[in-house]
Amino acid sequence: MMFEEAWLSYHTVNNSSYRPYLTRITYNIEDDIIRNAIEEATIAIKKMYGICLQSECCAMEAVSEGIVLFLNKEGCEQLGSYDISMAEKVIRIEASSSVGILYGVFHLLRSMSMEEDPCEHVACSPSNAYRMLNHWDNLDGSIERGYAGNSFFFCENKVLITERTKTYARLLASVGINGVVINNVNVTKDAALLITSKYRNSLIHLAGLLNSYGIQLFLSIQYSAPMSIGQLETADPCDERVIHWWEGVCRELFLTIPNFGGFLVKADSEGNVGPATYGRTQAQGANMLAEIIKPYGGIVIWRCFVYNCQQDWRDRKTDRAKSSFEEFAPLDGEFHDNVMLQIKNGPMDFQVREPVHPLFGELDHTNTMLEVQLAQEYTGQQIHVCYLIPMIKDILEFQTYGNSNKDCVKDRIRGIAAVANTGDDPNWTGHDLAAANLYGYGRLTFQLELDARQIAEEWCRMTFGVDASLCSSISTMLMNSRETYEHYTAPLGIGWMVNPSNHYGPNVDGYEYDRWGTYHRADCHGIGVDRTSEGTNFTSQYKEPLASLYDDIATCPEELLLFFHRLQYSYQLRSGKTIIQHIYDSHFDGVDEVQEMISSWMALEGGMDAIVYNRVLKRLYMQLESAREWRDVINTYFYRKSGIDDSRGRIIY
Ligand code: GCW
Repeated sequence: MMFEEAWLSYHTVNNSSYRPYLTRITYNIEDDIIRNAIEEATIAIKKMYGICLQSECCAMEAVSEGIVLFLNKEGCEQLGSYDISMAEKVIRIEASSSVGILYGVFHLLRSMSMEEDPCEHVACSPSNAYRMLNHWDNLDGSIERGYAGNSFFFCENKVLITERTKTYARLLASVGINGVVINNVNVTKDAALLITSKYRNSLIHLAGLLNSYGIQLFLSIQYSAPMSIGQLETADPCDERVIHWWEGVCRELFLTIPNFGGFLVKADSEGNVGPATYGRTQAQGANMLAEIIKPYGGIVIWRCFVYNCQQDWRDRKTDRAKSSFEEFAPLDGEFHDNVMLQIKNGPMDFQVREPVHPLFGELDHTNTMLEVQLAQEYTGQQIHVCYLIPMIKDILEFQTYGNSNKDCVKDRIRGIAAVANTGDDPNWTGHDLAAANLYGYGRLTFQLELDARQIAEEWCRMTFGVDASLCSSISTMLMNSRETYEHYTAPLGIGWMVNPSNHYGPNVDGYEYDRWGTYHRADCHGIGVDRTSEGTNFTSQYKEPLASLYDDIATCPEELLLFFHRLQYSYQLRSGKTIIQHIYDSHFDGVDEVQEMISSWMALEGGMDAIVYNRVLKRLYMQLESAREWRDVINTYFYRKSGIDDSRGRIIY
């Protein structure tokens, strides 16, 4: 076992409570998705119980035993709800869509694999309509911010469809993910041609495979495509020739690719052309496409990651954190109903700690989606352990105090997209423990009420088998991992301090005198960016009482203190420690915690496949080395800046 099937490896099950039901599978309607559901059940049950189940299509009235898949054509729920009920000799999975049946089967298999006792009745409905993955894969096979090898979608400008594509679709469906964007939001070179006939046959093929697991295919597009591939001299969304060009492209795409979902667009951002290039608003830009694809049922997912990446570090007035709100808040209500605004979780860029993006509380008349990043660009690049599900859960539960009575982020969005952490590494995610993020993301997005620790334990059991103490140790490692990472990296919400461009490892001033708008502004007195009403006034983008809460040092959550406030090193935190002492202590603690993590892992030797054990151990040592580097660079930097000694006299260089 090398984890090629990740959490779908399935282990021998000792508990026999499901055995009496494992006589046969019957179903009332057959289609691609149901066939896959049956195949899934057959393979898994063989692996877990050694039983070869026969399946047959028959009238439901005649069935008195076994697993029954009942597709109720009368129902209208199409997002994947299902119902599982147990009668004397029957486990019945009922849904009004084929994908609901597939999800119901995965639910049952999960329960078997976790050796749970059957429960009489379960009803489950997805919390979100759009549960997506965004791949930043390039056509040459590289992956932007990819930490698990190369792309399994593309190689040398070709689309790949292999056994791995099928396993990928199975993994996604097993946790309820129902949409994927396969190419990078930065659409360059041949990727611009994905919407042309050049790639049509491959995409028809790929979409067919994904659809048979209830997954819809989307593409990232280049907003300047009318120029780069259409030979027009403009991409202005109000130009008739541009509109006409997109009409032709979209007609072909939607009429040939089965169940094609639509587009993801990064416009006017980091060098990409967009409507602003032509003096048009983001709404004009998005609506032009939305209108064209509406008749086909398509959607436009429009990213809000728009900011000036040519900032002057000397300019203390401009604040990157404010830019996407300033761009999109005035346009609330102007977007067509098949446009979704995709908003990153925080106002900056996927740091280990950021406040929740203020747009979530602001847009009352616009469809929105949350964007999170499973690829650990700023959280250890899948060399460090960093379980992100508790953070994603906190974001979803965050009270925005928006205008409607639905206040939490989770109530205000239509869906979630995650930047994928996968690649062609044998275990999918480079670090074996990073697979918990992919698994957990899907599970949480489908069922927001799930608890992060429960998800971690479930993933462990599915992946490593039912050894309770092993699962408990690994879950504890996962649950503490984000705080540990935070302890030895940039303190109190300030962010960055990474090496420019690859974003791995410490470099306190790496971005300090650069154009990206990501500054900490440390000097000999203190550190932090004043984003209060006295400073850049970013705090005013939040609804009350949040605006005041963040504005006031006394009420600002301490873990975000340096995001919102500029403070002296001698400022005293609630713990009684000064900021400088907090920096020293947390950095020493962080490294100790990694050491403890290594001890916990070493206690698990022999309890799992040796290849996996060693692969993780190797990465833990890499994490330790990097954590030490972080500790020493950060502590030394602030010691030299402040001239203040560590109260405990530890070694600082
Ligand atoms: O975090 C930054 C990354 C870029 C990325 C960009 C984005 C795809 O460093 O690599 O580009 O965000 O989200 O568009």
